Amino acid sequence: MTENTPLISSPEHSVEGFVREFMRELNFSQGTVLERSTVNDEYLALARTVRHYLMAQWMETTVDHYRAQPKAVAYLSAEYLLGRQLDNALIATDLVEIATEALASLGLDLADLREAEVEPGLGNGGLGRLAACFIDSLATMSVPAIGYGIRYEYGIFRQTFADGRQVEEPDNWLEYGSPWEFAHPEHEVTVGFGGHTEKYTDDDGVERSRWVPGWRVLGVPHNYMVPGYRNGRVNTLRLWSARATHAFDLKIFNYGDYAEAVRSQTFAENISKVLYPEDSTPQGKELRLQQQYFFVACSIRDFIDQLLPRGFDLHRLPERIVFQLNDTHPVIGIPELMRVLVDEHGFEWDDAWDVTRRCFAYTCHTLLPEALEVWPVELMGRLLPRHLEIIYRINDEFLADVRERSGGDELLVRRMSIIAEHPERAVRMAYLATVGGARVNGVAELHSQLLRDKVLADFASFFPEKFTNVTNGVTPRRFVKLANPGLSGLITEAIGDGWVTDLDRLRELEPLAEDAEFRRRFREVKAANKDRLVDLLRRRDGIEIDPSTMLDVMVKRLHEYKRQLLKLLHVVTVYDRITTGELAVAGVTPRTVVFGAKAAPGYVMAKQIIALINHVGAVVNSHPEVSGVLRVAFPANYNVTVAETLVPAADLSEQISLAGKEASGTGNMKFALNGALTIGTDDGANVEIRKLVGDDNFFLFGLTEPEASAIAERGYRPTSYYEENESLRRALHLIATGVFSHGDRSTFEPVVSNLLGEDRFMVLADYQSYLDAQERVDAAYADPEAWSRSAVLNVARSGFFSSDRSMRDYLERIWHAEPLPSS
Ligand code: CBF
Repeated sequence: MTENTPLISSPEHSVEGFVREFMRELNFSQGTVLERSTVNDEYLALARTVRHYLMAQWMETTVDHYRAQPKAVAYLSAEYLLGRQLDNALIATDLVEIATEALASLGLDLADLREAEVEPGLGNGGLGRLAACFIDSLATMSVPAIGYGIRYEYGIFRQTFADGRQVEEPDNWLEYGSPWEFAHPEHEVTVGFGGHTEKYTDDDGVERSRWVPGWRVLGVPHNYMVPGYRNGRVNTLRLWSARATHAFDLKIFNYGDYAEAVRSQTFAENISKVLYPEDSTPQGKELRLQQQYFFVACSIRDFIDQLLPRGFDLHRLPERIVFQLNDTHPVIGIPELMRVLVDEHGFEWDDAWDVTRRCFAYTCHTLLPEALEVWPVELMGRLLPRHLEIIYRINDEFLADVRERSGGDELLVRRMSIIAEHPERAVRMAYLATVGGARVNGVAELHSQLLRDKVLADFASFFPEKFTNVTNGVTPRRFVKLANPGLSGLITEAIGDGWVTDLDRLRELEPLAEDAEFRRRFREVKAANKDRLVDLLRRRDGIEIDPSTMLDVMVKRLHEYKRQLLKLLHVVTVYDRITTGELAVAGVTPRTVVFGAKAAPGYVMAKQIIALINHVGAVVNSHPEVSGVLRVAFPANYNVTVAETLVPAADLSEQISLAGKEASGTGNMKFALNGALTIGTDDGANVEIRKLVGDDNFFLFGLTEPEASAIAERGYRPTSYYEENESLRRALHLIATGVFSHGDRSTFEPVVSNLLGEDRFMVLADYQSYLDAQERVDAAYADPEAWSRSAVLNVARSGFFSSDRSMRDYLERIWHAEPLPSS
């Protein structure tokens, strides 16, 4: 890049300008004419048109960053659950109206074209979506930042149901290509794997080690625009795709063994082939470690070789970069940077360690011990032998420190070792991240406190200064402005549009909660949002729902700790009470209970729970009396696009994990911001939501974390709750006796016996308290004025949950970087 790189300019911001660009794209890029074009042609032409409006800003941002060399944030994340790009780009460029009009003048409907976009599902759930929100906020706040990750050829599986059971299908999101990506094979990076290390003496007589990899893979970067919201900034998301160093072996090919000729290509390309469909339950698979090292090694190399000026003194690297580790997946970056500095740049070990420790920070996203990744030493040694040596040395030096400071407390030393000895020798990635990073943060107040007090307690005593909290947030651009145009319009009319980038301003809505006219219009918006949902579910899933009922929504990954079963027991109990005549239909508040959840394909219990939800739904929905007041809807393949219609329509948000198990949750924030009331436990960020919106506007129930821990310590006996609670006994009896499985008692026997035998997440202990809270919900919903007052207050008081605020906290507490606004 020269000092005077000429910059392009944006197309004209007008309907005529837009039509011109669109037609040019349709003709020149798609090679077609309006008379013959398909919806896909038109979508691609539209996406490319919008891209043009962002291009000049993207180039300018890139050049500005290169010239100013500011401290940048590199967000390292194995997952980005981006959602559709078109709408987001349209609102960022303020082109929604122009595009709508321009397309209409050509006889096209924006709504139809938007449907042609396949959402890139490059993540599993909260963690991946959080990464997408964060890069949106960083761009909007003009922070020099780059997101690094993997360009999976297949994202999270597409879920369908067969006889109520989950079936997984491959997500071929790239089938028709993506207009949003820019491949740069000329910037490919080589990454080594396997092989061995060897000792040698360098020119200064120093004993050194070097890695001789056994095989290599190429990483090809694919760039995506990350538009800031109307601030002239477009950051970059760089996703890596794996390619073989040689496409195929011509000699073998000529002998006719075609499969063997492309073997190495297939092997290498497997690395970025498919996203691991796991959430909170890691897979100790070799390919996953390959993925992790692959993208981290590519990214570190990329930053050093491409984004720093030639000859940059790497001793000053912490002035230019902070690598934020999104969970343990990228933690192998710590020994990788050590290797690069020591082996490739001739650093002394201590100098390299000093630089490395200042370049990384680690975010932990879990409280489940089984979700903290460990890699067997045998595997690490085979795949990354030099990294294992480096980890051993980091550990030796760290444990020497622990020994010295603890006066030789060998129990403590063993507890804190980065290398676990049982059940097999393995590298504890969370410990490596804590030792090798400058900061460690949890994702909600309670989570960070539990990390300090329990999960990483020894480390928190050893390095108290490292531990901090940053409560998660969600982007108001996608989850309010784009997803809820009705509410956005109402808010903007009341307080102006500054809230889109300054969400604390929602506070100004508070007095309007007392304004009957505002509440009426708020209810009108909610009703329109429900109609949109009715339409979506009808078209997409063939599901009919009644928009006049309370919309009670539980959407999130299927995991026992999240307790979809508790919600289902509530449904079964209402069914039981109506069918036994205990409850008169006339006295029931009509509800539609909507579930959305994918289960990890190997998680047997989660898949059973999905089947149970569908089977209960089938019985409830076909019961002549019950179905008039209670219906269950379970649209398959819940994703970001569905969330954008579902969240704004919800009345009640179910956030019912066992206290102390959900790190934060972010769905809880999206619902509150869109005016749903939460029924929830004191878990994760629910605690902060409740404090902000107020007890009167939140339905709290269940054990607290200390209570649940105390019960677990004493020895939890689920049967004691079962024995004492008749309606619980009856609900479980209905499931056990096959009422929801055509009389077959064996179908859901494992679910029932698991609840009665172990019930690790204390569903039975919280059952009664949950039922009581649901009765309070019914009573509150019966008063629409009071309900909408609470809903408006939820919106007004949830501004804290903007991911812009999260970014400010990261900048201040962890990154110490500054925005670089466009001039
Ligand atoms: O921090 C983002 C989210 O991450 C998870 O989804 C995760 O994958 N570990 C947690 O389960 C959520 O609580 C959290 O909000």
